[in-house]
Amino acid sequence: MTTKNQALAAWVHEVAALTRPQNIVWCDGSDDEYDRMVNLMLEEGTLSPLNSQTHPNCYLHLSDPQDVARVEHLTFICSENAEEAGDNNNWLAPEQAKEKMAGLYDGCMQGRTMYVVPYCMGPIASPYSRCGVELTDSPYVVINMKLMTRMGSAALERIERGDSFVKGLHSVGELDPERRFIMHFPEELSIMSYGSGYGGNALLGKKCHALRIASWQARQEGWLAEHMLILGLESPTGETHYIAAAFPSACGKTNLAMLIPPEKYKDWKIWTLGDDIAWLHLDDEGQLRAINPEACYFGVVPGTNAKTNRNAYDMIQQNTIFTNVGKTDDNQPWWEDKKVGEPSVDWKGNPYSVESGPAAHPNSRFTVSATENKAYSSLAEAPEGVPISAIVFGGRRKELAPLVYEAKSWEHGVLIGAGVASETTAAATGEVGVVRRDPMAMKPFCGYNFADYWSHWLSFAERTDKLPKIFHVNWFRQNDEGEFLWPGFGENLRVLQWIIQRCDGEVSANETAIGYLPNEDSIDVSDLNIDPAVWRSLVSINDDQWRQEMSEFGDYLNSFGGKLPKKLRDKHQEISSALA
Ligand code: SAT
Ligand code: MN
Repeated sequence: MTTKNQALAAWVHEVAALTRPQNIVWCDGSDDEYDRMVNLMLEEGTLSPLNSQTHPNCYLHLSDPQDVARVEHLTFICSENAEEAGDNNNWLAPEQAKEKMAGLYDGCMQGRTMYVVPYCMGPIASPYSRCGVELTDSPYVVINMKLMTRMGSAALERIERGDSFVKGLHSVGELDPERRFIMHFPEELSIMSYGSGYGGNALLGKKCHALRIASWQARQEGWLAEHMLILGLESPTGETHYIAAAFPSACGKTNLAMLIPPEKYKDWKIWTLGDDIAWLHLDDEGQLRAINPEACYFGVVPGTNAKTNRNAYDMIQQNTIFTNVGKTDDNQPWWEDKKVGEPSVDWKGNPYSVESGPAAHPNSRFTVSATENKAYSSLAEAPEGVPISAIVFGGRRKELAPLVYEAKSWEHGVLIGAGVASETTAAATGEVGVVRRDPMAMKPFCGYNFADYWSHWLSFAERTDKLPKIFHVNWFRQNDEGEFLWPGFGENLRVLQWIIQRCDGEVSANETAIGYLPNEDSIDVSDLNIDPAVWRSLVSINDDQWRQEMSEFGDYLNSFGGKLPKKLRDKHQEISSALA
């Protein structure tokens, strides 16, 4: 196979001349090809089979122990001008970045195969979808991209019909953390990644393309590329509302997107459209619509069990690639909080012992086709996407943020999104559990200056009067003993129901300086065994803490200087005054 597309053929040729692979394979995306790649990896020993009785067609990949998460300090936006990238990104001049990368790529694929992976982010037939081609020397990347994207011939045909495409070049190199970079060239729609084989560093369709490059494209073309799950909430009357929700990595997007309603709400249903990324467009009627550019879940494994996420637990019993989990002695995958079985081998392939740390790495992942999910929405494949009723922001905050509150306007909602802060998780290298600002949960993923990004968000109010309502939630409040105050998981449905009732104007709320909070009795928690004082604290605000928060948030906003949109500054001022 090769291509009629001159630009693509020339680029493949040019990359091959630089990296000098032994051979070049064009991927067609077929199931046969997937099986062949799996067999090749089994022979090489980079994949191992799991118990085929209990876990048919499941495999385990162990990455290099130094290569287990995204590396934000080695990730760069290489726009022509540094201001475009903003302080929220690392920046390198494009020429300098290319020179550095050319040095690393020089001959790096000698003795290896270079795979040409054409892919489409989003349904093949959707006008909102965008294509890319990843050149990689990693078979692991190929099999993951097969599940993660619409990969192969259909995507290539779209490109050959004239679609522009994102060029992604990836080599695992020597997996040396000292020789590892993830570079983005938004003006050229291209990505260069070297030295990592893991997750968002290497599966270039995901964070690199569908968020960093896409957010840049979206700004130019008038849409939004966001770090959001998409779910459909079907009420007992059969009506479905769609919600898009942004949380930082490893804060429960997958669990929320697959929520199973508690017994009391068994007539309700959640449909999953996506668990990580949403592309949002205004349609001709001014309705905001969402598609999920991905076709799989690349979810955090530890903590997944029949209670916390039944649908996810069931869907990873077959046809799943596990990365960095442990194993039982009968070769079943094992991870912390799985609740069944005992580990005998850890994620480094060593005999398991309590002293040597967890059996599964905290950022271990499953890769599984979205269609394996019993609650997969049929509309997830709809070219026109789904209409969004509510946008939800959230983070992991021990204190401060109430269980849920609603913005008073779109501008206010943008300010709330800009104010998202969260305790860090294992999804990225670095210290875990420290609060950091993570606007719209896009800190690691926004391909340009946050100040311009917020202006772009604000501009939507000038284009339509049908925008969704914006909310903020926090499932993670704790008491002084470190116990969670809210049960979370399935019980979060109660909060989603309130959100939908607010969208439909069915329930009144308590107006505070920071937004509308639920009245104590508008979310039924009578059967949850929550102390009434605790419940009151979850649906109220502590003025002192909020004054402190608004002051710190104000300093953060000021760091964007003259670029900060005036509307945000004014909104921030208005709320601070109301709290004073
Ligand atoms: O490693 S990924 O970026 O793909 C996963 C995540 O951090 O959300
Ligand atoms: Mn994510």
